[in-house]
Amino acid sequence: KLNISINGFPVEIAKGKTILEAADEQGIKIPTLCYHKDLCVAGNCRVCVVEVVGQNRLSAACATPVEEGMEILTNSLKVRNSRKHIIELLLAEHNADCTKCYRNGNCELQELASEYKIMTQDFLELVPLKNYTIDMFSPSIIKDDSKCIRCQRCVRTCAELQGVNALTVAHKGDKMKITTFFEKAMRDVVCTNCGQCVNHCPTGALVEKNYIEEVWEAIANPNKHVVVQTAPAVRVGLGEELGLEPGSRVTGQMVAALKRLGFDSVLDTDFTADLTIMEEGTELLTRLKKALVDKDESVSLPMATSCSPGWIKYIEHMYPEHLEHLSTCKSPQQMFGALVKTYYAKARNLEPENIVSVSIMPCTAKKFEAYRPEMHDSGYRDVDYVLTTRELAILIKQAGLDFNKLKPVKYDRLMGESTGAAVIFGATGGVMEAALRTAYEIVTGREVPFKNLDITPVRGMEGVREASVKIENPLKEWAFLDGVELKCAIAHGLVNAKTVMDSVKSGKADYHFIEFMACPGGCLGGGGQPIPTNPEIRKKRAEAIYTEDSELALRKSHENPEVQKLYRDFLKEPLGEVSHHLLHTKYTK
Ligand code: HC1
Repeated sequence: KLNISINGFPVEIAKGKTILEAADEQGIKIPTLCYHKDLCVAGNCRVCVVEVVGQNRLSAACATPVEEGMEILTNSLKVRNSRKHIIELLLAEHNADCTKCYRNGNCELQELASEYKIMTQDFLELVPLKNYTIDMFSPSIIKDDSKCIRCQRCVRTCAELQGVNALTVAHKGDKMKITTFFEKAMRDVVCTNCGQCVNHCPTGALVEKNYIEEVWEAIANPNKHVVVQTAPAVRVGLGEELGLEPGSRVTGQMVAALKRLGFDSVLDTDFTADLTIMEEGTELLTRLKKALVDKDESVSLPMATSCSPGWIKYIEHMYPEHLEHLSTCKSPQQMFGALVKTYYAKARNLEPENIVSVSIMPCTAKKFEAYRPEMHDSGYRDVDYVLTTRELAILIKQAGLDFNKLKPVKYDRLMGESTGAAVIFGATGGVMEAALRTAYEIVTGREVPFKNLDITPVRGMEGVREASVKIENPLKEWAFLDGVELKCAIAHGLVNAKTVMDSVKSGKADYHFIEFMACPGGCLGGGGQPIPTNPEIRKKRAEAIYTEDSELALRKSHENPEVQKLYRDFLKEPLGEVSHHLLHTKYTK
């Protein structure tokens, strides 16, 4: 322990902490902008400056380790004036048209300007003098340079968390800007649309492309039947946008809110998550049979999950020669979209062209996914509009709903039933766990050998995790799997996907099945989730997901009665002809 004083009060602090962490422990907030708990320290915005008695310069609290005997002043006149000047300088270079900004009300710069009561303009207004661009070409993300404060959180996010490096710093001094390769549009570079930059941006420089008005218009149109699906992770994130604590589970209230907003049918992406397990599990077993029994060398193993559209874009860009490892399954969002305008339309006696299919996702890449040319197998665009968790909160606020007063309601029928296996899709390792629960039982006729069906080795927040399950005494049809150790890997955050893909590429990976999720923590940490998202918040959302699973009566995808009905009435069998047409696709180079 080190003995120091903060603002004149003696305190003991563990060695290795920064001044920022030490102050935080003591309940003293030091403002930050370039700092984010997910990222390495940059120390470039200087908003967190503090005074260390005896030194004739100010220090950045985020980048200065505490030393024995330090006397730290976080709120001296010198500190306050300096911070105020920094904020004023940032504002002079910032398009401060806050009332017209998408981040109005949740902007870190705006909050600081308010806290420090910046009411005068002492510095020259620089914004109108510069020629700023707004890149609106991507279906997922808008980049508005006039709002950028050059903190570089987005650049570090794209490099450190995602290993993508789509964003970079160009030029120096007052010409310095955050840009892309040759200043191309985000749409035309290696951007995966994951939206982690959006989630980590302190201002409105990077925001999701929102489709709020389009959805209101559809709801208001009496000739349209508007169906909404909600992704697994939205139910453990939405509450935060509406004032609840991280980790609040709001499934039933969310359904109630969606009904009050005027959607004609409120259904669940979890239904098609269960369906994905049926299709993907069957695909994995088919590939194993071809490889082990038929000795077919053209079969690609390991098989990789294909539900995260950021991951799909990443492998398309970075490992195009390995696309055959991807499962042919579309994501649950897209399976849902294809079924809404076919199976659901028929069952409800609706014309598919009169259906508007909306999805609520924790993800910005899902907007891009819905727009892909591969996603029109119903004969129409399968999913018309994708809103993030944040956009749904905006709809709820605009409608004036008091979320806390809503009584929980159940999803509508036909495509609204789901199991715990589907809920855990929202957490890293969840797709793997769901697949193992079903595949093991199909092969052996017995439940997976883990207490309470909790396959704990695949859970957690390690960037890359490995697990294996030994198959013993399988049913006759699967005798070739007797004694096989099914080897699995899980990677979340694209920087970790790179580690695993490099081992696949070098031939060192002897896995059978790999789950890849583009975002840290899986979808619960998606680019469309509430801001802030950080390690503690992701942990709370993950706990909420696993609690939701543990409390459900059905926890294995193959037990979902509506999925069983779908096969009986429409699809007939996994990987059958109809499934092949509607639920599967092939991504090409
Ligand atoms: Fe996900 Fe998925 S889990 S990709 O993270 O497979 O976005 O929540 O909806 O499609 O189900 C996201 C979440 C989501 C799909 C499912």
